[in-house]
Amino acid sequence: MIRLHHIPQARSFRTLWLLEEMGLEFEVVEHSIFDRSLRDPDYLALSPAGRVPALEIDGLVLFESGAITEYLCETRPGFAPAPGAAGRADWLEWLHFAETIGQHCANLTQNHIVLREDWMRSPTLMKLEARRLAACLAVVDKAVARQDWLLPGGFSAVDTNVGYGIEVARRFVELTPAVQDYRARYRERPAFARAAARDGVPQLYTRDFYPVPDA
Ligand SMILES: N[C@@H](CCC(=O)N[C@@H](CS)C(=O)NCC(=O)O)C(=O)O
Repeated sequence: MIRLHHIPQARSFRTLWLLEEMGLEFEVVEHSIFDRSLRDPDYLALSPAGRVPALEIDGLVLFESGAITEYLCETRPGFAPAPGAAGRADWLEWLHFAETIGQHCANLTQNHIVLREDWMRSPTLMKLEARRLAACLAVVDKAVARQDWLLPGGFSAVDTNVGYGIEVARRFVELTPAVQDYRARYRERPAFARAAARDGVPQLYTRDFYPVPDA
């Protein structure tokens, strides 16, 4: 049995979507980001930093979304160029770049949403992080303006990792037309729809857009 530990709208959506793309059977265990259950010793035994995703699979527990993507693609081929094959280096670069996008999204999420009082937030940091996120999206824009998916060979697992980043980034920065079209393409995929249906009740983002406040 494959078991995914997940929080709605969190990075574990990358894994949820990829498992659906792969057509695998799996169970989703939903957690809350706000009730401290991720700090429970039973959960820390699975994911020592108390984060999602954690994936129980093949007698292992993996707890870093990029590593999970790579492991799934190594053990269930079809969603990545094989090591040594053409496009592998680009695939790896996108896989890790997804987490560069993810870090800016996480910083913006902390500032806009997790820190509830205005005095805790830094408008300067929010402005800086939004600019840095937009610069990352410009890299995605350049790729998807000339081809449907991040790799010229077609859809692959990096589209799930970066695509999740777009889903969050759009709440903090305006998407360019090419990135909007890319978003529309991946959202039309049946596996995306199945993953979205299993995502759960939103816990993090309740607004479509979080503008940078006046400094
Ligand atoms: N680099 C890690 C980041 C995981 C991560 O920070 N996940 C967030 C949700 S997006 C989380 O679990 N936060 C809960 C917490 O920090 O308590 C990955 O990609 O798996």
